[in-house]
Amino acid sequence: MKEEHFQKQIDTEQKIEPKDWMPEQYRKHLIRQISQHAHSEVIGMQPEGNWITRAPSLRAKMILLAKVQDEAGHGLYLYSACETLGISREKLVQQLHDEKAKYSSIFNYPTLTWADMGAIGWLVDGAAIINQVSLQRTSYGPYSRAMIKICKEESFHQRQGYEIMAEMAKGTPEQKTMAQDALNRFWWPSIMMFGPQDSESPRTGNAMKWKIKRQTNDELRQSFIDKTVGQAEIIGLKIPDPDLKWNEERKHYDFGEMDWEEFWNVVNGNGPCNKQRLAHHKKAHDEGEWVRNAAQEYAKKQESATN
Ligand code: BYC
Repeated sequence: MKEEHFQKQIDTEQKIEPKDWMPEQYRKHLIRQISQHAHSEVIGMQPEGNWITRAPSLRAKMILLAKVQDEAGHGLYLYSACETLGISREKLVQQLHDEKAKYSSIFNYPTLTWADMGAIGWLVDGAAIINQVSLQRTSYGPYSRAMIKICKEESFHQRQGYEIMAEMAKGTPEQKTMAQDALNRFWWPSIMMFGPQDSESPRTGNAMKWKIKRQTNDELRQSFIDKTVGQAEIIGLKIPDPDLKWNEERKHYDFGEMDWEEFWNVVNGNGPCNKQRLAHHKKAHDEGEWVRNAAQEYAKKQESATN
């Protein structure tokens, strides 16, 4: 009866809220996805944080600082949404440190030049938006509401990245080469953000049934590629895929095969920066312990003062 009522709520587009009954598998699936999403936002601060002190102007530095700070905020909304499912923030962070919880493969690639800040904003945030706009309609209320706020900020991030790329592409030949090189390195990892092909994605079946995901990995990837090709053309850069071609029958771009061995290598912890990213997170977490303790003491004092 409970299960039937739950599925009816889903089928009739009613949001599931924290106090509603839900199957244990639905709760677990959400904790996995939302926590991995939160970890991605926070780990994602590292590749860009790397360039804050080397931004080429005060304007660029201010924008990048604000963007990286926004990512911390996104992590916060998502950890909070995840906590409504009955798991603590400490446990979630522990799962990340124990490598039981994943984060997006894209953040395991190094950021070698300033143009990489452009490529990340344009492509990585661009891919994230496609995924997150779809997740605004996810069935779990707190996750869906977090997505609405996050998407507003991500659009600004995507624009700032595209602006960097556009400026560099019309700059000196060296700057244009740098922009093209960043696109060459970030293109394939960006389209890998959408996950394995649908036929290889074990989680998609339940995710679609429960409307946690509203579109499949392949649908979202196709939508991202279709939107991005024209943007590259406008700024005179070339997407590094010789098989990329408009298909008039499908009304979509056809594209080349991804290197799935590279994808699974990075997902399973063996990408160029996996070890470094995790070690940095652990160090920052340890060094921040006194801040968390102080904040908790302060909160306790405030609470006893108001009681
Ligand atoms: N990287 O059955 P599948 C951002 C894992 S950050 C790593 O298709 P699912 C930003 C997958 O977790 C944006 N792992 O799974 C921040 C699963 O393993 P587990 C991050 C991946 O969940 C700073 C296994 O492979 N966005 O915006 O149906 C600066 C099988 O996959 C990846 C989100 O997290 C990957 N790329 O679909 C700039 C969005 N792909 O968990 C930007 C929310 C797959 O069974 N998440 N795996 O051990 C999702 O939409 C879905 O979880 C995914 C995967 C599409 C990522």
